Amino acid sequence: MLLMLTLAGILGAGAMGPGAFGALPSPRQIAHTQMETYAFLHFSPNTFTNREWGNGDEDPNLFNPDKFDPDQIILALKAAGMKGAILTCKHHDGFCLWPTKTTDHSIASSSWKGGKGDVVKEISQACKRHGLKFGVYLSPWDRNNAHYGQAEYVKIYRAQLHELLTQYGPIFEVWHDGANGGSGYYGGAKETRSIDRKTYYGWPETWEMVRKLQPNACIFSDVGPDLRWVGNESGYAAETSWATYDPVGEKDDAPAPGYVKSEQGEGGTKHGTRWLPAECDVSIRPGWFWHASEDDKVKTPAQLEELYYKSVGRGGSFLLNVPPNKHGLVSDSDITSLTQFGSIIKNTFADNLALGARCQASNVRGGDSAFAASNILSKSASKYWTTDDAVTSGSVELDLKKDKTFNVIRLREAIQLGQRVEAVSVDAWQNGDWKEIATATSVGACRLIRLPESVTTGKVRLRVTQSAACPVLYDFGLFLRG
Ligand code: FUL
Repeated sequence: MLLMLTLAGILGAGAMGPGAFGALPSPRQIAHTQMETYAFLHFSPNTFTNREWGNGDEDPNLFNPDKFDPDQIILALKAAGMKGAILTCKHHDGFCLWPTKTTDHSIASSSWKGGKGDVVKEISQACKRHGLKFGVYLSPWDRNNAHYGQAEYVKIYRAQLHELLTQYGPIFEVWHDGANGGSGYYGGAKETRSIDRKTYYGWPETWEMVRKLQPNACIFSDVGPDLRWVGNESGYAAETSWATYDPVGEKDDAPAPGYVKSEQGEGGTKHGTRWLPAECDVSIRPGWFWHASEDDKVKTPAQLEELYYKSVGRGGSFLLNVPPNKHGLVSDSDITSLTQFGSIIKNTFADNLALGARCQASNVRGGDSAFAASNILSKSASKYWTTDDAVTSGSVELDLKKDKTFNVIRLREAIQLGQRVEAVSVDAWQNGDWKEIATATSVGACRLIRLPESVTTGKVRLRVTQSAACPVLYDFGLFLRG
């Protein structure tokens, strides 16, 4: 290292960039993190039976949305700033929203569109038309299938996933929930079936197939391999939340989807061995499926905003469920909330008040302008401020040139080099002295800090007070939420 630095000095080249620290994200995980928010669409016979979990014996004709409009659904999500949609192609009741070859319990057996309908196709195409990515939810638990619990069913499950991954274009996420076994119709057996959550589904083989067919898709489950369940269905990560995570099984043994100490997902594992960022799922209504009785219980724009700060603002992603109603449309009350939420977020982050500031750092790596303090106002994670290896705390001062008023602070680490920063403070210059206005712990892909009240100042300072390795930051944004 020393030799290389010396050589670099002689040759006139700059200092070398810092080495990576700990577990690192894959390119597919980095691309996914940049999406920030996307939607779940829970839609199935439950929409028509007013249930949350169908038993598996529902008549396919129940599925009959009379005004189904995929563009209306996807545009409602787009108005909220969402970058993708994950459709429940099959929920626990086993009803497939596409004409699968694997079972008769599908849309092809309904009279909707004369048995020629394909909701997966229509939603995936609407996503494409409106610039959203498309993802699939395929429930492993199937309360309709006669073979559930036997090896045969696992083959059927994989065949269903194979159809979804090969017939509907690029898939950004494959979602496996952790609900596993219990009572059901099971082809008329009407009994309770339990499976060994650790072995039955043979997940490694299924995930290998996903990798082969859709190498860019992130796989979600309680244990990854790309995204972790945050451990609650309320849409928030812990105040200190690490993108790294070493999931543990319920009995402190090996974990599996549906078999994990899920409460640990909220905060992840500090400097854990796997990069597994939190996906924070929650419904815009109390239930996952649409119920007329919940039309007046839709989360308000302010509640959605709060969840955005507690998910995206804690380094995770925000997966918001928006259930279409029995007409096959997003209801008016949901559209109002989504649209207002979308404009609040858009307006808040439209104008970064830190841009154009004069920047000065306590240390710049090798004194090299490639790692200059001003890189903390960069738009790209490949251009960042960093320090010498031995320096694991330090500060960057921004001279804003004139007084600016803000109440939101945004920090971002260049996560391709790992999650390093453990604690920061932010100070504002006030009445001839520095005054601490905020502190935070984990930063990672994105840390948003909402101040209790607006601050007006001409100078701000970020202090990295604790870091596992030299800090590597590319964003110190200041915003005014009006
Ligand atoms: C859970 C399911 O049991 C719920 O019905 C819903 O789909 C939720 C997102 O995942 O595991």
